[in-house]
Parts: sequence; C-alpha cells; structure tokens
Amino acid sequence: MDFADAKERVESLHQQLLEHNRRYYVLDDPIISDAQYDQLMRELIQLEAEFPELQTADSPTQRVGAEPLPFFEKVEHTTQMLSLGNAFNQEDLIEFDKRIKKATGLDQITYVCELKIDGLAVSVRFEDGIYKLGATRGDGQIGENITQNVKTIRSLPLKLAEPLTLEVRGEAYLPKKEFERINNQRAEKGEPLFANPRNAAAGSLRQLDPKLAAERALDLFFYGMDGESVETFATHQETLQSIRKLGLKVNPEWKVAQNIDEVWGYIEHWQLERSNLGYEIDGIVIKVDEYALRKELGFTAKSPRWAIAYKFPAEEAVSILEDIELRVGRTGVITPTAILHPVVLAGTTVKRASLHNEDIIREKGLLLGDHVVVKKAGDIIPEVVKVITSERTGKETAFHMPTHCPECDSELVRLEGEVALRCINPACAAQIREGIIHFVSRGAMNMERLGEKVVIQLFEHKLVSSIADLYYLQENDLLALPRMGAKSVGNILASIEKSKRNSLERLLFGLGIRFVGSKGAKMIAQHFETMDAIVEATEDDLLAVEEVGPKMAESIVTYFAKPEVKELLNRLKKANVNMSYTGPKVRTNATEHPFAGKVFVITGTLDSMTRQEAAERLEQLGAQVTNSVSKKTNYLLAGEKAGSKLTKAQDLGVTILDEKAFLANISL
Ligand code: 1X8
Repeated sequence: MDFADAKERVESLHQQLLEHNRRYYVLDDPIISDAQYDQLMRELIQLEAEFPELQTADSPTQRVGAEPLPFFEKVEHTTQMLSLGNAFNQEDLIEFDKRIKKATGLDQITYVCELKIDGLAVSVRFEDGIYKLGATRGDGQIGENITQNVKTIRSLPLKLAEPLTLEVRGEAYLPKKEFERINNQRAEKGEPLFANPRNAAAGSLRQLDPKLAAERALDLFFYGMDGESVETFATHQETLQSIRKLGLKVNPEWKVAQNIDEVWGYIEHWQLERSNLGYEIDGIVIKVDEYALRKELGFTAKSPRWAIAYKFPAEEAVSILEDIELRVGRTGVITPTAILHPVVLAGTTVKRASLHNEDIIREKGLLLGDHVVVKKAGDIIPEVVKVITSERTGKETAFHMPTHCPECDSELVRLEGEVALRCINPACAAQIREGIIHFVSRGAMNMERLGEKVVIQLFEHKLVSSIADLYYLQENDLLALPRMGAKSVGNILASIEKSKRNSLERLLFGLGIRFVGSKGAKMIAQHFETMDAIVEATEDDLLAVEEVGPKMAESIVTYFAKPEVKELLNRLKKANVNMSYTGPKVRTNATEHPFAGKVFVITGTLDSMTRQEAAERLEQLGAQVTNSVSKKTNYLLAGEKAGSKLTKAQDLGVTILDEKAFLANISL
C-alpha cells in the first residue's frame, strides 16, 4: 500500500472506530461485534506501525500507553468551576424558588432537574474539536492536569462531531459493578479497600501512571459547557442536547420541571429508584433553565444563585450484629460477613454487611450483640460504619477468627505481609467451587448462561468438580438437575461451546493463578501468544512482560509445574478449548522503563544515594545522564540546595523531579 492509500484507509478507520465506539459506549447500541471492532483496530495499529506519520494524537489507538507522570501539573480553568449551594429538605427548595421569583419578578420558573452523580468533577477542553485537556476541579480556579487519565475513559470521544473549541464540565464516576470488581480484586490480594466508588474514582484519576487508570472502567457524564458556542443557546435544555450531539455522554434522566412541586416529584422518584441505577448518586441538581434569567440572578461569593443541589439524606440505620459468618473464597481467603438484625435501609431490608477481613472487626472494635450503625450506598453491599458503644449491656461477646477452615477443617494460615487468613488446602471444596464460579464469570470465560447458582448445583451433584468437567457435560446430565428445562440446558451448553473460542487471556485469567489478574493475563497472552509458550516460560521470560513482577512470575511457574495442571490443560485441549491469543497485537516495548531514552541532569544533594549512584541507576533503566541543562533535557533530578541548574531547568520548562518522585518512579 502506498502512503496516499494508507492515509485514506487510516482516515476511514478513524471514522469507523469513532462511530462504533460512540455506538457502544455512548448510545449503548453497537452494530458490530467485539471481534469485528478488534479487527478494525488491529488494521489501524498495523497501518500506524507501517506509516508512523499517520499516527495522530486523536487516533483511537492512542487511548492508553502514555508514560507515568512524575506529578500532576497545575492548570487554570478558563472559567471558574463552581460549587453549588445545598438543600436538605422541601422547605429549602421552596425558599430557593421564592428567592428566584423575587429576584426576577416572575411567578413561574422553568427548572431542569438532573441526577447528582457521586463522582469527581472534571473539566475537559476540546480545541477545534480535538480533545486537548482533562482537569480536576481543584479549588475551582486551578485544578490538576489529568489529561492522560481522562483519555482512558472509553466513552469520551477524542474528537467531537464538530470542530468546536470549548470546555465541558462533567462528573467522572466508577460504575457500581466496576467498584465491586476492583474491591474484590483488592480483597483477594489483601490490599486495603476503597470505601466507596467516589474514592475509587478519585484514586484512579489521580494515578500518575495512566495504565493504572485505564484498568479501571471509569465513565463520564457531562452537564455543562463553556465557550463561544454556549452563547448561542437560550436554555440549559439546548445545552444538554447540544453536548450530546457533539458525541459526549449526558445522563439521560434529566427532566424539565415547570414548578417546584414537579421538582419535588422528581426528587421523590429518584430517592426510591436510585438503588436501581448502575452508578451512585448523592442528590439532585436543580437549575434555572433560561440563560437570560441566570444572568439576572448572578452569583454569590461561592456559587450561582440559579442552581442548587438537593442532598439525599444519608442512608444509615442502626442494627444489631447478631453473628459473623465466614466464607472461603477462590484463593482460600476467609472473609467475614456481618449477620444483622433485619433493618430497612434506603427502601430495602438489610440482613448482611461485608466486613472484608479480621482487621476491620478489630479496628471497629465489633463485639457480637453490639448495636451498630449500618450504611448502604445504592446497590452496594451495606457496611458496618461503627459501634454505638453507649448501647452496650456487657452481654456482648468477642468474636475470634477460627483456626480451621469452615469448609474443609484444615488449619488456616496467615501469609507473611497479608491481612487475610487463608485455607491452603488445595483440595478444599469451597476453593474448587469458587474457582469454577470464577472461571465461568464475565471477566474470565464469560459463560453468560451459566450463573453462580447453576455452578453450585453442578458442583453439589458432582457433575463438575474441575473446570475441565464443564466441557464434558452432557445434555442428559443437565436435564437430570432439579428445576432445569430443555431450553436452559440448550442455553448453558451453547455458552460453554462459545467459550471455547475465547482468546487465550480469558482462559489464562480464568485458571485463577494467584496474582494473575485480567490485565496481567492479557499482557502475558499478548506476549507469548500460546498456552504452550506460557507453560514453558521461565521466571525470567515472564519478567520480560510489562505488568509481571517477581511474585506473579514465580506463581505462574509454580502453577504450571503441577502435574494436575498439566492434566487439566490436556483435558481442555482435548475438548478443543482455544489456547492461542487472538486479540489485537499491541506493540509493547515490554522491558522499557518510562525513563528509557530520556535525558537527565542531576543536581543538588540527594538523601538516599549519591549523585553517582542515581546516575548509575538511571543508566541501568536506559536513561542518559548529562551535565548541563539544555532544551534536550527531559528531566532534572533536583536534590537539596539545587542552584543554577534548577533555575535554568525552570526557565526552559524542563520537568523537575524531586527525590521522592524520582524514587517512586525508578521502582516502577
Ligand atoms: C455537580 C454535579 C452536577 C451535576 C451532576 N452531578 C454532579 N456531581 C449536574 O449538573 N447534572 S453540577 C455540580 C456542580 O456544579 N458542582
């Protein structure tokens, strides 16, 4: 293909991928399969590799892959990002309405009601329709530049439907499902859990390494716009419609209210319905629709007079901790669950709350029989917030974690550096059962019609006692199960059959090897391409893959050395389960550190090492260390008492790393 043809094809691929992306992520109405999408993406990656000049910053291939940042730059917002005044009850809203009527002299005001998303406010700038900047709110005037992280949000178009220059404001959030997935993953690894989706979203957007942000499926809703085009609108309704037409996601639940009673109706509706949403909301935002009126109303010192945020009452209730139940997970981790006296919370009856691990029981000082405050955020499993010690009668009793597995009775161990207690008996029935549930789950082999309940049934009837058994199930085995019709059986068998064609990373993740998450599995599958190559890989071979650290490498080698694993793989192969990577090829410079190829100057006194040692470390990572600061310098590592080199670097706009940032980055 010559350059002109390639250029034409690349442009066509851009358009197609953008449109399919929009259909998938914004409209939730895809018209091609994931495989067809991957095919287009692969073709584009290939063309960009052959003709690097054709790779533009807004290419759909450029969502991830940027290097970690030493710190976030500050950015000034073009117009202030406002905070809103709050309303906590109906009277506050009536007051708000009265103030507006008085100030405008009108007796009827049209409002727009929108869900108040419990996420992180972001501002996004497009120049001539091209995505340029993503920023946090910061103090409203100055935020942090999180351009690379925002870019990993799949529903964000990198190019608008029209070449406009504008700033849109919205809320980045983590869907409830994704929040649960991340916390489950963290619990498995014995890492501290995020308290709520907002914290998790904030943590993800403030990752210096965009690859970490990319692993979390953040999403965005936009609700406001600044820039020239907004001056052509007369109302907020028009603005919302226009934002959506540009290809940006707007929450679809907004509604026009002709008076404050209708506003209240909307609030009552969502107070009841919020738990059915896929994301958290913490209230309702009410805005005057007409811009002419907004202008008349103006601002107080902090917030606009034409909008208010109604905050839902906190969803907390008091209950009694009746018992603590233990569950054995796939990796043998024992997780305690609080059994509560039933209490109504946010419209549903709550009987259980997650406690995550033993340390939480101790930290919160929970005793069996305690009165406790329980909090529920939407669909998310309720949690115990605290003990009401003033309610103690002296009859409460301490809870002790067992010394033996509640399922198989083998002795539990606490592995070094972990908070969790584990059952390490590989034959523990609970672990095997949970391992099969993991194997069929959406993130792994994705056997859609084979849910947790059916797996448990199959396991209890001894039809499946290893993941390979799934592929040898016969129609009659399934039909013999209680409450199982021909149609369900057909669907289940079709799901199992379909899973045989999955790309290798799903199988690799599904095996449930310790420390191998979905991301790690993907990188390994991409790198080695076949299961045989992975089975034969040494720890050193594995360490060459980005994402793979010593713990993961060791765990993989140990896993594949087991005779029963060899047997398992043979049975899967015999059943024709695909063992090759069929996903997109990504060019990874797998062993490259972000500092590789970068030019450094070191100045001042370092605490933890000499300048010579720092230089050696950098050179090991593939960086070049020079003596004087110039335009070619990428980074200045500045210790204490840095002098003229620091000033010069600042003048030239060279990125300056302090020792802390340097140490954090060299250990990446
Ligand atoms: C904050 C939020 C707003 C909206 C939704 N969610 C939020 N968290 C909205 O207007 N739809 S507006 C806002 C603010 O101005 N501080």
